[in-house]
Amino acid sequence: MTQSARASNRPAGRMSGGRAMAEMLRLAEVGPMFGMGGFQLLPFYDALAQLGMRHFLINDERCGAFAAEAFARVTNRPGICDGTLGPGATNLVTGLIEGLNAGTPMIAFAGDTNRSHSWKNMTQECRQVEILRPAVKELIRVEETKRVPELLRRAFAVATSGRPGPVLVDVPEDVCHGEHDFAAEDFAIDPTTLQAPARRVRPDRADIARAAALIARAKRPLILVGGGIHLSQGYEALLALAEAQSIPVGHTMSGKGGIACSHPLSAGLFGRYSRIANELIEAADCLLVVGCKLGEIATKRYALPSPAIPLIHLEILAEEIGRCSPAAVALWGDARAGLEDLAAALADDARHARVARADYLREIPVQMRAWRTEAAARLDSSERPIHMARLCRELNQVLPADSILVADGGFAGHWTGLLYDTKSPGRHFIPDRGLASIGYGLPGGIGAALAAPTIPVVAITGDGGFNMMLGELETARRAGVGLTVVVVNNAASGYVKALQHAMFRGRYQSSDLVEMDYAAIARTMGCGGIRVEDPDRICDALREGLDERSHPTVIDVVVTRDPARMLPAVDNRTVEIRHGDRIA
Ligand SMILES: Cc1ncc(C[n+]2csc(CCOP(=O)(O)OP(=O)(O)O)c2C)c(N)n1
Ligand SMILES: [Mg+2]
Repeated sequence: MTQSARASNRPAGRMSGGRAMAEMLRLAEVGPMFGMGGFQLLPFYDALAQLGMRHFLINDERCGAFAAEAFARVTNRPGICDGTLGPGATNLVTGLIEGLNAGTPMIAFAGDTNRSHSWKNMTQECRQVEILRPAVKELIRVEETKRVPELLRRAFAVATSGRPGPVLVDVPEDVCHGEHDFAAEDFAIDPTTLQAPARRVRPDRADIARAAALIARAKRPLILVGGGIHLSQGYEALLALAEAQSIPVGHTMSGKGGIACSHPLSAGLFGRYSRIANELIEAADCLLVVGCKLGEIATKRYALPSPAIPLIHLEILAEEIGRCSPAAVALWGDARAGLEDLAAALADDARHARVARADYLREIPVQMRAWRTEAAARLDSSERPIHMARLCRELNQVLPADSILVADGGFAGHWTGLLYDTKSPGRHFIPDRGLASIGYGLPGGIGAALAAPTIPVVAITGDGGFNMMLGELETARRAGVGLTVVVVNNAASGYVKALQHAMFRGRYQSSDLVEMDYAAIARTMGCGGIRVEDPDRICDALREGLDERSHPTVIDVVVTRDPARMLPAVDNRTVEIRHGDRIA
């Protein structure tokens, strides 16, 4: 390759498939990548080194996928990860499905066998293409070295268009190590495909008119937003419609931050756990559901919303509309575009709507204040071990408006989903609700921290989820991320224990963890570590963590061990459970 070709964005000449992969990723200006090498992809790794691109060795490919997924949520740019043949590839599955279900743009590379020897019991060989195919939006197998640029263009287009999602690029060893004479023209990429949403599609105009007519007639309309509001970056459009038309906004865990939780129009979380939003849904006479699948948690196992309430469903994936709740009006399109079009269609009516809904709107802060009064004993609790609600209150107090809270799949996500308040619209709360795996917190925190290096990032995780991922503390330290990890230490697989308490009369099986001092472990690993047993110490510990910018800090918070008081917003000593019920 000539010197001038190397310096330009359009390299040319003879190079390996791995080099061509790296050149395409450089053209795409991707962020840091996460993976663990193996023989098949080594030319790719070598090219990354030569090109000076950032790639982090992770200690488990699942964590690489989680970190890439969180990176993508913060930036809306495809998160990049890789794994080697066989176990490396299969370890990617959980993280890829998180991205698939959450609609997160990702590109993952998996090395595969040399095709001259495939299916002759090669070491680590398995049917990885078949295993990975249902875990991704599209699986692309590269059969020729010369097709690397073309198929990477395809990977970006798929990852960032429609409902975004993960793409798996399967690269046989001989394709990665093989060489081809590339022309400069081979290295091109459509810049619109580098960030989701690549293209915005607007709902049909007649459908917008029908939806606008329904909203205009409604006395108590309510907007319910899911994670699609972030993917579409529809924050301004959402607030503009809600304010102009005086419509409160509830959110799922993934939709938190569509508008700031502290905004007077915010009705908070709806679904399995709710402050006031579920009651508002029941009393609503029109629901506008935006970028939300209306799945099990959002609907309290399909108990919400009543089919009698007319529902407008604005969704990028046409076949998602009406899947769980029938839609009176289907708006197929991008969330931001649809909200803008609805606002335009209703603009002439705005003054009248604001007057007509003034009393309705005044109810929201009143109800929210009443909820806070009722919840005050928990939020302000000074009990030891520490009450989870008190921990959430301290997070609310200490985390600044621009910070990001990454929440793990156990209690951490549900408690903060209910009680944590974002202070500005945007991706300030990142829960892994795509697949709700425990263990996302720490690697997700690493990905988010690398995506937003100047912004305070806190990851909150259960002790069980943290145990799964302890090795990634080494990654975080090596990467020099100033991440704060809050470990909710209840010495239990708490969710399971709470359910066993409620449903099996306290017959516990495989739900206790041994008492650990995670702060001491973190210090041994060269990170900061603070153990907190006194609720009045949480605030200072969090500040100390946020101030440390060069390495991670683990704050080990000793929380309630009483399985009767582990579920958010529920005291399950008072819960009556009938056969088949799912209380949480
Ligand atoms: C990979 C995975 N395995 C199992 C579960 C089921 N599960 C949900 S919450 C939970 C308890 C996790 O314990 P911990 O991380 O300590 O959180 P806690 O509920 O105690 O706060 C389990 C096992 C899951 N979500 N993900
Ligand atoms: Mg636990």
